[in-house]
Amino acid sequence: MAEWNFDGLTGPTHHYAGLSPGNVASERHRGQVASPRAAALQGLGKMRRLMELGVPQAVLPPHERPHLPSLRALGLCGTDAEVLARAAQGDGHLLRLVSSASAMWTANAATVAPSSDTLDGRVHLLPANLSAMFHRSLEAPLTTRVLRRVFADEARYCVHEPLPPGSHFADEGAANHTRLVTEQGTVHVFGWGRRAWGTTPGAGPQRYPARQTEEASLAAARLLALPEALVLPWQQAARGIDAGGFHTDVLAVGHRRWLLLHELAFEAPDALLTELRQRLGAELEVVWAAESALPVAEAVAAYPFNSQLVSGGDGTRHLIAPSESQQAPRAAAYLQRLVDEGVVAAIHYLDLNASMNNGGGPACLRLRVELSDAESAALGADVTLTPARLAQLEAWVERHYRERLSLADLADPLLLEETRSALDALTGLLGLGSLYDFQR
Ligand code: SUG
Repeated sequence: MAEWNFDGLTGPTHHYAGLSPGNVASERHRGQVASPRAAALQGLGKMRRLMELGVPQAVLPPHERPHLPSLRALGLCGTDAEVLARAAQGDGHLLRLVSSASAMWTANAATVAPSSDTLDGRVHLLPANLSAMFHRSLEAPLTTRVLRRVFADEARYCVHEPLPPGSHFADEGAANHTRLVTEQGTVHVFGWGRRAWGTTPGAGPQRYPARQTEEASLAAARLLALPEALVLPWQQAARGIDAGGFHTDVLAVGHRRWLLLHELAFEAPDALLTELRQRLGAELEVVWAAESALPVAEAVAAYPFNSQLVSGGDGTRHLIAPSESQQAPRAAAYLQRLVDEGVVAAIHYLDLNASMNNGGGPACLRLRVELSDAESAALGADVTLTPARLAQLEAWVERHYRERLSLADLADPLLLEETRSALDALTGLLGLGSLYDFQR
């Protein structure tokens, strides 16, 4: 089995609109002028680095934005140009919501269970409904369509319908899911921030929204066909969410038998670790960050836990970390421990500031899918990356993406045209067929 990374390709309308309350970077960079081209190239640069390390890499396409069908569904009518102009009226917020390139953060695309763990021996994928944030909830239908093209072979894969929309079953996908494995056992930790009904223990976060419900996590575990014995739902720390840790992967990351964990990632972390050690044995290796050594504000600002902990082709482990975490002294000191303690051979600091400024680090940009050789050979479309395909994608970005994009530019009908022609070319390049609403 190999752990594949399916990275989201940043879309041509990448911008900073401050759409996510509780995501500190998103709020802080509201209104900043974006460079969609630089953002997309940064993401492709990360994919290149992973490939150089021998990590299997694939890509998922951006979504159609601005999404005119959503505007029409809200009663805005007329020609495309008229609909756009109407959405831009007033404070223009509606247009910003339907123009977000947020599908790039594929850690929120779905939750995945590998065939080695599921009751029917298939890989299960549950697209996330992302009900907590309107702009993200628009992603679920296309994500489902894309995943069904890529994971098309029903004998090997099962791509579910997203959970029903609405706040009760708000699901944020793999960003709240951590799979750990040792010789002794396998655990799927499902992080959640609030209860849909009944009382959330400790009352939950007070300042920022908890996005995922416990009920959604339990439904996800059932649909993914995981035996109950492998499932461990656990509450995210309310203090962590209130400090900007809106997803588990902002304050923790796990890979195989290694777990990087901040004190404020989960409630009752001591009890969590006791439970994990019982199920996984002494092989489990936890690199713990106490709040006193690495204050949560620094962890949220620099995102050391939102790194990718990966095993390279030669079996050595590597950490792909955002360069912000190299600049922050206590985050950098924490990460250095991984090298000193032999957890990783090297740390690769990458500049992903375009994504980081929206609260998305390296780990947000990828969906992990554990696949056997036979399963990866059965993938549909041409989304797996080779050096040649990566070069084609870079040339595609250079050709179609703007250098600069301000919020006012979102109302430009030319941007809509450019985006459609870019995406039309991309579906050809990635062998995805007619995918987008404008192509159907
Ligand atoms: O959902 N940001 C995304 C960032 C997602 C990060 N993902 C993980 N932690 N896995 C979000 O908050 C901001 C868009 C804006 O403000 O323009 C945004 O949607």
